[in-house]
Amino acid sequence: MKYNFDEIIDRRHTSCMNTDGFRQYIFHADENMKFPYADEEFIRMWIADMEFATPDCIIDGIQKRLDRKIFGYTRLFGDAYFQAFQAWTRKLYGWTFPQSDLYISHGVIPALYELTGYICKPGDKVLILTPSYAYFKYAAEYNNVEYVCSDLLNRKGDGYYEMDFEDIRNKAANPDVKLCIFCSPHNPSGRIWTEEELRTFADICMENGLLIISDEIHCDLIRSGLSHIPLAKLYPNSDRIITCMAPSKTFNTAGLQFSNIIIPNEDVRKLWLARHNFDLNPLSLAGAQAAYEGGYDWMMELRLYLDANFEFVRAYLEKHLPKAVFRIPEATYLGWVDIGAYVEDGMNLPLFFAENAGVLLEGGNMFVRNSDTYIRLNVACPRALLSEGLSRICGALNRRERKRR
Ligand code: LCS
Repeated sequence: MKYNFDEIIDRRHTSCMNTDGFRQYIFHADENMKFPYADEEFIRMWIADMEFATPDCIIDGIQKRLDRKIFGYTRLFGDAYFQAFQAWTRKLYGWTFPQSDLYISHGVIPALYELTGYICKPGDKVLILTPSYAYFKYAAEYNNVEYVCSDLLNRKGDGYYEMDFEDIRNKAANPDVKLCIFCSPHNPSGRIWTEEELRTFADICMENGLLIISDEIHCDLIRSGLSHIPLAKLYPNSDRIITCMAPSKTFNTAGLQFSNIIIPNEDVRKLWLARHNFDLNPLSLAGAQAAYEGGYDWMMELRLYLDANFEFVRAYLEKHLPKAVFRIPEATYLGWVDIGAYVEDGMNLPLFFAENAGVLLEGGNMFVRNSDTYIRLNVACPRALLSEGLSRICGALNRRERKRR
């Protein structure tokens, strides 16, 4: 391998959420919350960023911008960034869109908050598919609109999630439901929706007049050999789909706060143009452009490392936690594991693993609903850390199992 994904990098004391922000985010607590493990002893498999160094092409791109010495007000001018991102979507997805549809946001979350407010009026409702990344729900709550959940189906109990189209049809038929915030590929199940699934889902939304925000932030990091289809690519003549993509998950630059929002809808765009804050961080812009121009080889190698990490997880769980249900996700670096054979419904799983295993992970009701007894493992870390994390997780559950007997 050309790139070193085995390097262990110290992130503490950089105001990094992953190392320094877990008490607040996972446990809604402050520094007074104590654990049997010191902070530096935890294996961290929670928030969706990676333990890998950002590729040199991005660091060099930012360095070049640093060399220009002035960091004054910045917005997107010219077409260099558009050309770089467009070349990326063309190469990876065979998908292009007009330059006038592309806007930059300081993250997908801020865009979800903003767009939900532009699309929904008081009394309207937002449809989400559960389990869900919790910020879809928060985007509705932030705008004082209700959210309606459609549970994904895990028909065979084998971790392969599918949409419940009958339920989606019923919920979309409610005239108050104006928007669906859709996750594709899906966090946390890791599904890449097939073309048929995408069409069935979007047809239902369109027949019922819903707008769709298709959050495709995870689309670049998929298992080797699989492919992602941007939802909007299937509906080139529709303006009902807003697409979110970003370099942040792909290249581990979440802190640079830079994401692409593609808005073909005239009404929504009018509100965006009137109210959005267009200022950008110049270093983030330089980094994002460098990523799309020079990051392809690094990403392809990262995919191989993640493929191997997931195979490691599969084999490890099969051997040491045989009653857990896990299938290698089609996309994302997040494994979704049902440990229902070892724990009770409603148990605070992040707390259990922090206290009994020294592992930080997300799980249970952190994913809105339809997620009791599930833990989500972020495997975007050097294999040595992954191995230690799995060993601790399995150890804690097996000790618990022995006590229960
Ligand atoms: N959308 C999805 C589906 C995500 O999974 C995340 C990050 C974001 C948006 C955040 O976008 P940003 O504002 O950074 O551009 N997911 C995380 C997660 O599952 N845990 O920690 C972050």
